Amino acid sequence: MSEVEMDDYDNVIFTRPDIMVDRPTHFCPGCGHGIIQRLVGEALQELDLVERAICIGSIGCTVTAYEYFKVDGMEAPHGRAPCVATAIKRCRPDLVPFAIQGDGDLASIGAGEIVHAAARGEKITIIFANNATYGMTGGQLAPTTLMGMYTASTPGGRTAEQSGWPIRMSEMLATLDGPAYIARVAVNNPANVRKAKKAVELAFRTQLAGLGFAMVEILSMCPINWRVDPVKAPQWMTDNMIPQFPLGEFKVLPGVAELKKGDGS
Ligand SMILES: Cc1ncc(C[n+]2csc(CCOP(=O)(O)OP(=O)(O)O)c2C)c(N)n1
Ligand code: SF4
Repeated sequence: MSEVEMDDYDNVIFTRPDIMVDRPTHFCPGCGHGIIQRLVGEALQELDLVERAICIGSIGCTVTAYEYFKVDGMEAPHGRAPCVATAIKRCRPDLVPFAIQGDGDLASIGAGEIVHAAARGEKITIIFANNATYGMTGGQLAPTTLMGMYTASTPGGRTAEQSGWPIRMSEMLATLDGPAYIARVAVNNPANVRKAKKAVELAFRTQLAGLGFAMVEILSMCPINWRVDPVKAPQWMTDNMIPQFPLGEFKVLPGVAELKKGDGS
């Protein structure tokens, strides 16, 4: 791979938002989490939420999210982020709590919490990073692990007999009356990253407009545990994850559809 020439900086397509701390991330090469955090940072910055946002830490590789954003934060491990976000929002409706939760955190240990927060229509914003595995702890089976997929706890590949089938959280939560906005996006190529950014912004704008629960599921690369070359991981996602987890919007209340008209999409 050639080194970046100075002239290439004329073509810079994004820079680190000021709201993000200037530090190297702890993520593995090719991980999607860094992209997701930047998109969240850009949304917070563009919506001028520096003083009002509260970052709720979860478990997994996003656990230290609060160390990357210059906003107040609180830790709520083991799937409890939606409950803590609920409490903050109900006590201080002027604040903007949000959480970035992995699939282990949100769809496994915190499955009950996310379902009930969504059913109650809590006015909070959840960013759900789905990489189909427990990344931080060494790549065990998650509720989102693909059929046949090798993991540390399914050495022969996932089977229905042993582990059941993958759960499509967005589709499931969209059947509830509480959510205002639910979408699934991906960070596997620049076009999808741009769509992901719009979805993340809309999720925050849904909260700002007081319309109800908003969740954006973001399909994210975990090359280290997929055992896929980081450069090939986006294509692996295209070929394997997106067929199981189709991209799109699953719940858009009319008020949110009105908001969308204002974002140029
Ligand atoms: C009750 C409990 N069991 C297990 C763990 C260990 N643990 C920490 S992070 C994690 C997996 C997180 O995976 P995921 O939410 O998918 O996030 P990722 O690391 O993939 O971003 C687990 C099992 C824990 N913290 N608490
Ligand atoms: S283990 Fe996976 S999710 Fe965690 S930082 Fe590495 S690539 Fe990202």
